[in-house]
Amino acid sequence: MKHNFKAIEKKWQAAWEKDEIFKAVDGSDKPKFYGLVEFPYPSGAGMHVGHIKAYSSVEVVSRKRRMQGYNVLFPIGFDAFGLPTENYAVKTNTHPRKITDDNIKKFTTQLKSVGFSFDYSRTIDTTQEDYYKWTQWIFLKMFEKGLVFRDKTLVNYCPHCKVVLSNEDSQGGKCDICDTDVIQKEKDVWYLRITEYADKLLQGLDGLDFPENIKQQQVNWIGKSKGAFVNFTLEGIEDKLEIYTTRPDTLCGVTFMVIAPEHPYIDKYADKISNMDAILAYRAECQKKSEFERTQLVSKDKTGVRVEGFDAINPITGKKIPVFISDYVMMGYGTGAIMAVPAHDQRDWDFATKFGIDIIPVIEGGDVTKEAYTGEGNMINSEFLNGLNNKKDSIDRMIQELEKLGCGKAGVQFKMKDWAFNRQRYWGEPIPIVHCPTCGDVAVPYEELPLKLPVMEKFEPGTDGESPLARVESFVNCKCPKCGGDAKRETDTMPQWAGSSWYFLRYIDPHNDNEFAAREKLNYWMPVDWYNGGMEHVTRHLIYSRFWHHFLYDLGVVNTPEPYKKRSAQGMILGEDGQKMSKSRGNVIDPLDIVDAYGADTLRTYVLFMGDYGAAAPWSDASVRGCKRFLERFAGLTDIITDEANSEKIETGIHKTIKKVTEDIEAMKFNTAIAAMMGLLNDIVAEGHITKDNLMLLVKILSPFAPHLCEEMYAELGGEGYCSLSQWPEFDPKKIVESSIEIAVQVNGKLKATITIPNGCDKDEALAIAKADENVAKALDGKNLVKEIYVPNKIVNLVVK
Ligand code: ANZ
Ligand code: ZN
Repeated sequence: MKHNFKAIEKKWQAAWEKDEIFKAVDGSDKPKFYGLVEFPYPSGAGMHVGHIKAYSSVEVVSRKRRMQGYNVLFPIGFDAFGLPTENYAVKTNTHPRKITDDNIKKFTTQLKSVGFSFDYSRTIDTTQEDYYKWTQWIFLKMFEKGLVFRDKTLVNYCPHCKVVLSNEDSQGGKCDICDTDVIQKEKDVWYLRITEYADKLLQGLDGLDFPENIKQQQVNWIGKSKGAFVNFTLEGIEDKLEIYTTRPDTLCGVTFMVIAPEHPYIDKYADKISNMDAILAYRAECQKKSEFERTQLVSKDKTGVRVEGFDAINPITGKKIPVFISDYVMMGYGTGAIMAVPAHDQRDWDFATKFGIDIIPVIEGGDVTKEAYTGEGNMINSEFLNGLNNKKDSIDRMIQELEKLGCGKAGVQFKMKDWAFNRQRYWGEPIPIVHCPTCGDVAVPYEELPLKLPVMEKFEPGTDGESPLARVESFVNCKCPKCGGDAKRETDTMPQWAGSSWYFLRYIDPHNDNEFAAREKLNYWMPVDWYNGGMEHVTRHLIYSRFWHHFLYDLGVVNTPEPYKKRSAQGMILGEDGQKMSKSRGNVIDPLDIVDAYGADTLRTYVLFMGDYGAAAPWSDASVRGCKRFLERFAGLTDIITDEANSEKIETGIHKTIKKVTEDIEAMKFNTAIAAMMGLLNDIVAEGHITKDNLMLLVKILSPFAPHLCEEMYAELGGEGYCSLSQWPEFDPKKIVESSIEIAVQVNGKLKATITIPNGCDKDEALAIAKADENVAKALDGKNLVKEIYVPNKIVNLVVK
C-alpha cells in the first residue's frame, strides 16, 4: 500500500478517540503500568520537538505494555501557573485565565495530531480550582505538621521579575526565568522545611531505578556533610562561639576564627567591639554581593576585618586566637562561623597569607609555605593525636576528646536549604493563611478551600515587589478563622513548582471532590513505573515532588514513600547547526511542520532514531526523509505478500528482530530497535516476498513507533480490532538459532580462514572442517601441531612449532 499519511493519521486518531481505546481502567485485575512524562507548561509558542522526544519514549513503552496485556495509565496535563503567562498577560492586558485556556487548547490539538496514546479523560490543569484546592490542602497539612514557617531573611531576589527565588531557581547567581543577576534582599519568606526530609530523600534513592548521574546530582544537591560542632570560648563573653567543621582532627592547627558578616554576635556584642564602624562598613559591602559571588567567585584575594573586642580560645591548645569577619563564610551554612586552619584549607591559607596570620601544619606532607596541604599524613603538633595517620581515626579521637571536655560533638550538615515558597505574583495558588493581630498566622479552614484567586484586571506586581493580590481589598480583608476578629490574608502566591509536586497523584483520580485521590486507586496505580523528563528538573521538580510524596506517606495518605520507581531522561534536540534551538538563531524546528510534510509516524520514528536517547543530537532533515522512506517501503510490503514460505535467513531475521525490538525498548535503545527493523526490511525486499503471518508480526512490533501506518496495515491484513490493542509477538527461540555459523580459524594467533560449521558442533568436527581449509592446511604443512583450541561457536586456534 501507499503511505498515505494524511488520510491514515486523521482516520486512526479519530477512531482511537471515538472508541476511547487508551482509557486506563480503575480496579482492573490486569497488571498495571503507570507511565509518566513531565507535563508541559502551556506556553504560547506551543509544542516544540523536545516535547515530542520527551514523550515518545514512555509512549512507545506504554503502547508496548498495552499489547503485552497491561492495564496502562499514560496521562497528560498542564502545569499552567507561572511567570511566562503572567508576563504575557501584563504585556497584552489579557487575563491569564484566557491565555492559559487558549494555550491548552492549542497544545491539546497539537498533541493529538502526533497520535500519542494519552488518556485524555484524565487531563488536569494545575490552575483549575478543583486542582489547586488540593495543592492548598497539602500546604495546609504541612503547615499543621510544622513544616511551614515564616522568616525575615536575605533572599535571592530577581529585580527584573520582581520575585524571590529559591536557591534552586537561582543557580549560578542568575534568575532561572530571565537570566538577570539576582541580588540579596530582605523579605518575608514562607519556607517549606524540606531539610527535615534531607536524610529520607538521600536514603530513598537507594532502591530506585534512576540513572547514576541523576542520583549523583540529587546526592550533591542534598549535600550531606559529616563533621563536628565545636564551641570556642570567647574572652570576656558568656556565649560560646559555635562552629561547624568537617575536620575536627585539625583543631590544633586553628590559628584564627572567621564569622559571617551577618553573624548575630556582631550586633549582640556591639558594645564590646571597638571597631564597629569598620565592621558595619564591611558588612554593607558584602550585602551587595550575591551568595553565588561569595561562594564561587571569591578570588584568592580574601577580604575581612578583625573583630577588635573579643578573641577566642582554642579548646585543645588553650591558645588565644583572633576572630575576623569575612565574606567567605556564609551565614546560611553550618553555624555561620568557622575555625580556620590555614595549613590545610586553601581559603584559610589565602586569608592567613594576606593578613599575616600563623600557619601551623598538623598533618605531615606538602609545603605549607606555598599552599595548603589537603592530603593525608602523620599527625604532628597535635598533642594526643600525634603519630596517628588515618584521617577517620584522628577525627573520631578528637570528637571523643571534645565530648569529654564538653565543648563539642559529632554532627551533620546539609547543603540543601529550606524551600522559599512564596512569590509576589498573581498567577499562582494563593497561600491559604490569614494574619491575625491576635492569633498570628492562622490556617484557612479546610472547608473553605479552594481559596480562590480573585479576578483582577491589572496584574503588575507592586512597586516594591509586592504581590498584586495586596491591591484587592475584598481579598485581603477577612475575619480570623480562630477568633473572628479583623484579619488580613496572605497575599503572596505559591511558586510554579507547587502544582507539579503532586500532579501524578491527581491523574489517578482527577475528578474526585472529596480527596485528592481515593486511597484504593492510589494503592492500585502507585508508584509510577516509569517517569521520563528533562535533566534540568533533576534538582528541583524531582526533589520537590519526592519531598511532597514522602510527606504524604508520613501523613498516611499514600502507600509508598517514593513516588517514582524508574526515571529516565531524554537528550536535547539541537538545531541542524549543532547549536541549541532558539528563535534568535533561527534554527527552531516546528514539529507540526514535520507532521504536515512527512506525517506524525515519521516524526515519532525520527526522534527516537536520531541517536542515543539520552544524548544530545542535532536535527537532520536528511535523516527525517530517511525515516519517511523507511515507512513508505514498509507500507509497500503489503504489495509483496505471497504464500511462499520465507527463507531461513528471513525467518531467523524476523524472530531476531522481534527479540531485539522487545529488549531494546526496555533498555531505551530505540535507535537500534528501529535500525534492526530497517535492516530486516532491506533483506525482505531483496528476497522479494513475505508471508502474511510474518508481515503481521512486523506490523505489530513497529506499531508503537508508527502506530497510524501500522493500524492501517493491520486492518488491511485482516487483523481483529485494533493493532494498538493486539497481542505483542513473542519470538520463537528455535527460529533464532541458525543452523550454521561462521567462525575464524587462527594459526599461531594469525587469521588464516573463516569457515562455516554446523551450529553447536563438537570440537572434532570443527577441527576437521578447519584443517580441510586450503589456507589452514598450507599453514600447517610441515609443522608440528602442538595445541588445538576450540571455543564453541567462536573460534579455532591452532598452535604449531
Ligand atoms: C576546619 C577545616 C580544616 C575545614 C580543613 C576544612 C578543611 P563542607 O564539606 O562543605 O561541609 N565551613 C563551615 N561552615 C562554613 C560556612 N558557613 N561558610 C563557609 N565555610 C564554612 O565543608 C565544611 C567546611 O567548610 C568546614 O570544615 C569549614 O572549614 C568550612 F583542613 O573547618 B573546615
Ligand atoms: Zn485571630
